[in-house]
Amino acid sequence: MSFKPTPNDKFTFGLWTVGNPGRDPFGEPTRPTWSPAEIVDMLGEAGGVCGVNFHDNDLIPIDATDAEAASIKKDFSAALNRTGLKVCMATTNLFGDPVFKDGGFTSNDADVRAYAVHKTMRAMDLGAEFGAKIYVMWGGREGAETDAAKDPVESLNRYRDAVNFLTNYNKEKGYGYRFALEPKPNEPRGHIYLPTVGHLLAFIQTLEHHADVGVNPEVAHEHMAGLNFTHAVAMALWAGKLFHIDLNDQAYGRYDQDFRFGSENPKAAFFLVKLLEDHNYDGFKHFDSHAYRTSDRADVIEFARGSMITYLRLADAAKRWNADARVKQLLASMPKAEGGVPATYSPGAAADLHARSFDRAAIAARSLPYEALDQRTIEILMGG
Ligand SMILES: [Mn+2]
Repeated sequence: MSFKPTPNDKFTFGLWTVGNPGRDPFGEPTRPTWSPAEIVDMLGEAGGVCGVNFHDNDLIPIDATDAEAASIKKDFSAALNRTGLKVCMATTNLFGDPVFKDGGFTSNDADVRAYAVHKTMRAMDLGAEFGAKIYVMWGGREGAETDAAKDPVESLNRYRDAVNFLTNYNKEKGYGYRFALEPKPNEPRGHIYLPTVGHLLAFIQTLEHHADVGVNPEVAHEHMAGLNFTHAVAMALWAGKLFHIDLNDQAYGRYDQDFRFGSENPKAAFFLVKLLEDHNYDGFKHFDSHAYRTSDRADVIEFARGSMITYLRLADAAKRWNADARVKQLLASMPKAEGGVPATYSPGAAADLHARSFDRAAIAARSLPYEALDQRTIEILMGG
C-alpha cells in the first residue's frame, strides 16, 4: 500500500512552520529566511499538500510599504498558481511586536486593545483576499506573569468584546469565516487566559455569534497542560466545535516543542487519528510544527512529507484496527453496552430502575480484557 498524500486529504502547513528558521531562545537561526513564495514552492516539492496558512505578518511584514506588499502578494499568488496550493486559514500575529508585550485583546492599555482589533480586521481582509475560510485566534500574549497586573475577570470581558466585534465585522463584510480559537496554557506568557479546550468551549457559549466560533486544538498545547489530547478533541467534536486542528507532537512536561506529528508518542497519535477518522472529521488538518533546528532545506521537506505520511499510516492502522478479527472478538466478549440509563425520563422508568436489584458481585466479576486489547493495538501499530 502506498501512502501518498493528495489535496483531498486536506493537509495544510503554515508559512511559519516549514519556514521556521530554527531560532530558539538560546540560539540564532540555523536556516535562511525563505520568502512566502519560496515556502510555497517547498510545499509543492513535498507533494500532495492541500494548502498554506499564514499570520498577516508572515506574508506582509508589519512595516511593509504598499508597494512592497503588492509585490509580495504578486509573487505569493504566482507560487500558489504554479503549485496548485490554496490558502485555507488565516490568523493575526498579536504576539511578535513589542506593542503586544502585555497582550492584545486583553491589554490594560485601551489603545493596544483598539490596535489589536484594527490589526485583526485588516488581517481578515488579507485572508479573505486569498480565499481563507477559517480564521484562527491564538492569544499567545493574552495572559499575565503576575495577577497583580490585571483582573482576570475583566480580561475575559475584554476578550469577549474583541471577539464579538470581529465576528460582527465578518458578517458585515460577508467573509463567511468560521473562527477557531486556540488554547494554550503558557509560553510565551507565564499564564495564558483560556488555557485549554474546555475553558474555550465554556467561553464560546457566552459570545454574540457563538455558532460562528469553534476551537483549534493543538496536540502540544494540551500536552503542555498535562492533558489527554484525544479527550480534548473528543469534547470539541461532541460539542460540534472542532472547526480546525493543529497536529504536532510534544513530550509531556517540556517547553513548547512543536515536533513532527506522531514523532514523540505514536500511540497517542494513533488514538487521535482513529477518533478523527471514526467521527468523519472533514476539516483541515494543519501541521503546526517545525523541523528540528538541525535540519537543512531538504530535511525540512522530509519533515513535511513525514507529517502527512504518518497521518495516512495511522489512518490505515485505524482501519485495520476496526476490521481486525482479534479486536472484534475481544470487543464482543465485553459486557453489553446498550441500554443502561433510559434515554428519556418518566416516572415509570424511574420507578423500575429504583426498584431493580443488581448482583453487584457478578457484575464486578465480568471480564474486561483491556490488556489484550491494548496489546493487539500495539501489534497493529507495529504492522502485524
Ligand atoms: Mn497552533
